[in-house]
Order: sequence, then structure tokens, then C-alpha cells
Amino acid sequence: MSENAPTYQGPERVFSGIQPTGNVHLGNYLGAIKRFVAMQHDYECLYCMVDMHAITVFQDPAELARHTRELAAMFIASGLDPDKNILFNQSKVSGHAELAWIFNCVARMGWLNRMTQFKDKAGKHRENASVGLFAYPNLMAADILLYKATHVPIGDDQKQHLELSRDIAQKFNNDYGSLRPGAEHFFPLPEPLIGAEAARIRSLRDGTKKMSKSEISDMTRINLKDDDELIAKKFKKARTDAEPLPGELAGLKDRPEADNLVEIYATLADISKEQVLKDYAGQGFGAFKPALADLAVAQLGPIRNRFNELMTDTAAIDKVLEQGAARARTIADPIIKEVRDLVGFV
Ligand code: AQP
Repeated sequence: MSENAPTYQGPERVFSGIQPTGNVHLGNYLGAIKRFVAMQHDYECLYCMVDMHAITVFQDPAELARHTRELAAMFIASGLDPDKNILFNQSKVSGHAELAWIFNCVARMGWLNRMTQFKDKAGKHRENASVGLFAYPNLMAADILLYKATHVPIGDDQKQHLELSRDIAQKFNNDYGSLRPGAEHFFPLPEPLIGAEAARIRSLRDGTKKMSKSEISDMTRINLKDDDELIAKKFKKARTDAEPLPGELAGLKDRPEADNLVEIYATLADISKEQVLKDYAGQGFGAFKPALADLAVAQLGPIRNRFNELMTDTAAIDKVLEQGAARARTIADPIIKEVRDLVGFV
């Protein structure tokens, strides 16, 4: 039974977002978009191009606009139905910024100081990181709670941020909701939908790092818009070791690059890694890489072709996003109105 059931009475709703910070890649697809597509039949879903999160690290404005439209087109090309789901830009619904400010005043410095992603992203240059990057989890909490979303499909890397969202929801409920009878459970405590199937796809050049949009070398990732030849070339050049594939999972220990390619194959084929190893035990990468490339091309080719078609009419993409933002506002507006009231804004 849902943890929120005894307390929170609202509808079940899914929210998730992707940053338009670069080329959408296989990690985004297998770790997020493919799961969004599967979920669209079970929940009311909002999927957001989180452009306000993107600018926590400087983005060239023209590139940000291009990446936002491309991300929306990739969502649709991958199978998200824009009539069924709400697809929109975060910056088009002002409630995200408004609620994030309120949450800046609810969340504690100590909570944010514990966020490992800030430490990873800011690296050695913490003093130079933007305030937005530090406060990023508060904006993420606002994204989710502005719609009273109950479920958030996330990768393992976002688990800590979602826990913070729950802490913020709980503290808001305690601080403000408890002052008004009936509002003690104003915000739901959003639950992660991580799922066993949440793939963790790593760089093709270094199996210890995640595949990422902002990694400089394009050879580290398969972009969803790469053509068939480039996909095959990137897998061919992917770093591996000289050993053949083992028959069992234990044989992948300390072989992060081999493990990554097996994980990609398994997730694309919707089979277990054990099954992949059963099928390819004893074979070298000379045989496995072309098989993996064929599988990827067969799945990604139709998505890319549809994406290319959609990108010939960016006005239509803008229209989908406009309509999505209008639908998002109809959910958010009454919630933010109640928040203002609870906080005492007159
Ligand atoms: N390598 C990955 N494997 C599995 N899932 C992944 N995701 C990202 N990379 C992988 C999932 O994609 C969703 C959107 O991520 P995001 O764009 O909001 O931010 P991110 O996780 O920081 O993604 P990138 O590609 O690494 O972007 P940059 O380089 O801009 O930071 C999330 O659900 C994430 O789990």
C-alpha cells in the first residue's frame, strides 16, 4: 500500500524532468525516457524540460532553446503521447520559481550541505559554483510538489534529492499545514519509482563514470540522434578489456566497461544480464560489439527518424509545449494559491 494512503488523499500523479543541457543520450533513454513511456498508461504524468535547472550551470541561450525543443521532440519520438501526458517547459509555469523560494526558506542549510551531487558537480570550485546549483534540490522539490505529485521516476543518483523533497514537504506540512485544521497533510510525501529496471548506463570510454550530456567527448555516449554508422563506430571504439565475456555475473566484477556493455544490451533487449551472459559466454568483443550495435540501431533508428521529422516543424513543438504549460498551470494554480494562503501572503 502507498505510504501516503493513510494521510494524503489526493490523486496519484507522476512528475519527472530532464535538463535540456545537451544531446539526449542512451543513458537518459534507458534510465528515464523508456520508463516514462511505459508509465504513461498507468498514471497522470507531467514531464518537464527543466530549463531552470539547466541554467544552474551557464548555458548559451541559443543552445538552451535548441536543446529544449530537441528534448521535447525526443520525448515524442520515443513514444510519449503529448495529448495523454503533459509536456512543458519549467520556466513557462511561474509557480516553480515561487514555490522554490518558499522552499528556500523551509529547507535548512545543513540539509543541502549533505547533498553529494552538489559536491560532485561543484568539485574543487565550490566557491565559484552558482547559488542556484546549491539550491537545486529545493527547486526540484518545488517541481514535484507544485503538482502534488505522488510518484517520481528517478535514477539511483536522484534518490538523495527526492528524500530531501520529502523532508521539505514534511516540514512545510508541520510548519504551516498544522496551523490549519485539515491541512496537516497538505503536501504528499513523494515516493520514488526507482524499479529494478532503472539502468545505470556508463561512459563508453570509462566504465566508472556515468554517461552524461555534459561530458566533452562525444565518443563517451550514444546520442539518440546519432546515425546508424556513428552508433556502430562508437560501440566499436568503446573501451573494453581483452577477456571474453564470462558465463556468470561474478565474472564481470572489476570489469566496469564489459559490465556496462552487457547492461546496455540487457536493457535494450529487456532481458536480464544473466541471460545476455548465457547467450554470449566465451565470446570476445569482436563478436559482441557488432551484435550490440545492431540491437541499438534497430531500436534507436526509428526514434531518430521520427525525431528528424518532428524537428522540421519547430512551431508544432512550441505549440505542444505551450499547450502543456497551460495544462500544467491549471493543476498548479489552485495549489500555489493555497500555499500563499497557508504562508500568510495576502
Ligand atoms: N547515465 C545514465 N544512466 C541512467 N540514467 C541516466 N540519467 C541521466 N544519465 C543517466 C537519467 O536521466 C534523467 C535526466 O537527467 P538530467 O538531464 O536531469 O540530469 P543528469 O542526471 O545530470 O543527466 P546528464 O545527462 O548527466 O546531464 P548533465 O550532463 O547535464 O548533468 C534522470 O532521471 C537521470 O537519472
